[in-house]
Amino acid sequence: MNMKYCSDLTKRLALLLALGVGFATHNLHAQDLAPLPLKLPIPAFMGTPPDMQQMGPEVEKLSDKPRAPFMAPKGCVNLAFKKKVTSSDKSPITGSLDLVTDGDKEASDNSFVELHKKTQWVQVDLGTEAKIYAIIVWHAHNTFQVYHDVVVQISDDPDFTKDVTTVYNNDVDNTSGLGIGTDKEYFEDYQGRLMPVKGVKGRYVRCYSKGSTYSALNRYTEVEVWGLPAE
Ligand SMILES: [Ca+2]
Ligand SMILES: [Ca+2]
Repeated sequence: MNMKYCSDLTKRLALLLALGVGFATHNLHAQDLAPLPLKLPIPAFMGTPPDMQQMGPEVEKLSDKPRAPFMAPKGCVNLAFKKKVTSSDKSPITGSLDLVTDGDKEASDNSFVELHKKTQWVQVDLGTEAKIYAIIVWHAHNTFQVYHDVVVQISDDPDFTKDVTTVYNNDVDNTSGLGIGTDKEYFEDYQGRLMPVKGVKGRYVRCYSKGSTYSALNRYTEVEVWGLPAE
C-alpha cells in the first residue's frame, strides 16, 4: 500500500466518522426535542405601526412573520399555570395578581393586572424546583408599545437575594439597578416574548418592568414558564 493511498483512506475514514457522529448526535438531539405546544391568543393590534426611525437602536425591528417553533426537551409543560403570584405592588391599580397565571392571554381589559409606575415586578412560585427552558411574557398586546427595563430572573430564593440567574435584561442604562442589560427592547405582540433558557434550575421566576412607550404603568397579561420538574 503506498503512502498516498493510505493517507486518502485515512481522510475518507475520518470524514465518514465525522459524518456518522454528526448524524448520531443530530438524531439523538432531534428525538429528545419537540416544539413547545404553545396556545397563542388572538392578535389584537390597534393603531398604526410606529416609525422605526424614531425608536432607538436597542429596539428590535418589527417582524410580520410568526415566530419559529421553539424546540425544547420533550415533556416540557407550562409550570406557571395557576401558580401563586406575588408582586412588588401590594395594591394593583386594576385586576388581581392571579390573572398573571390564569391562562387567559387575550388582549382584553379583563386579562391583565396593572401595577403602579416605576420599576415593578411580578413573581411566580412554581411550587417546586424546576429545570426551565423558556419563559414567555405578555405585558399588554392591545396596541404598539415597547416595555422598558424588562428583566427576568430565576432563583430558589423567594427574596432573590442569592443564587439569582438573570435570563433576560434589556435595561441598557441600568435605571432599574439590576445591572446593565444587553438584550433587545421589543414590541409587544400576541405571541408574547419568548426568552430561551438553558435548563436553569429554580423555583421562582421574577419579571421586572418599568412602564412602556404607551404608559408609565406596568401591565402583566400572562407569564408562562416552560420546563420539567428538576430531578
Ligand atoms: Ca392572564
Ligand atoms: Ca432603562
